[in-house]
Amino acid sequence: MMKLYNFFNSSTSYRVRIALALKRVPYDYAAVNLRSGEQGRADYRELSPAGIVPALIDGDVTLTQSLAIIDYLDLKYPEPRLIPEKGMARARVLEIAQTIACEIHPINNVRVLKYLTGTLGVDEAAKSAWYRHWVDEGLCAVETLLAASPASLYSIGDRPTLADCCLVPQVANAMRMGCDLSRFSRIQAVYAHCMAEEAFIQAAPRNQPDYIE
Ligand SMILES: N[C@@H](CCC(=O)N[C@@H](CS)C(=O)NCC(=O)O)C(=O)O
Repeated sequence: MMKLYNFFNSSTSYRVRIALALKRVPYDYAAVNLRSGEQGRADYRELSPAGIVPALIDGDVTLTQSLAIIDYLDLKYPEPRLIPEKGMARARVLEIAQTIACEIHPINNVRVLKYLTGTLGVDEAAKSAWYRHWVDEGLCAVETLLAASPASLYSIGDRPTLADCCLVPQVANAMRMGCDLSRFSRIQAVYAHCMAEEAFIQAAPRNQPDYIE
């Protein structure tokens, strides 16, 4: 059985949990508590040199980076396909996924927010303003990209893809942090559609064994 090192509230972990649920692949859930700093422990860094979740163990394969993990799963369990094999659909899915994974997430990561408050002495209000600013900028770009594509149930097309695996956790985090999403009607529609589906519900933070209020 595969083992997924992850944390209920981590959006990158949530991406992989959605992919595993859509593909109906069973796995062992190994919780890494980001609040108590378990990601920095020496034994965990042997699995994940960067000290981040998620990390997937599949036999003698250890893999970090959520997008690389989902690509690995897509090749091993091709149904349902989450990264279209070719054409513009593939390019568009990667475009949305990378806008979230490369432009929004890294600057709002736990270690970045800790550096702001700890090392740079930024207060909680300024930290939240930073968070909301970058989410707003990033989701504004995503909304524009979605609006430029034909109307669809999911981010790109009428089947879930890697783009949705990235979008849903980012929106969930944004809602948790009190971001104003009212301008993002396409994003909200895709989020609502996904959250009516069993795989997305199963992967949600509140349904994980390490969930804490
Ligand atoms: N690019 C990585 C980012 C992984 C990542 O940064 N995960 C966060 C949780 S969402 C983490 O482990 N942060 C720990 C920290 O910043 O100390 C991926 O997509 O897997």
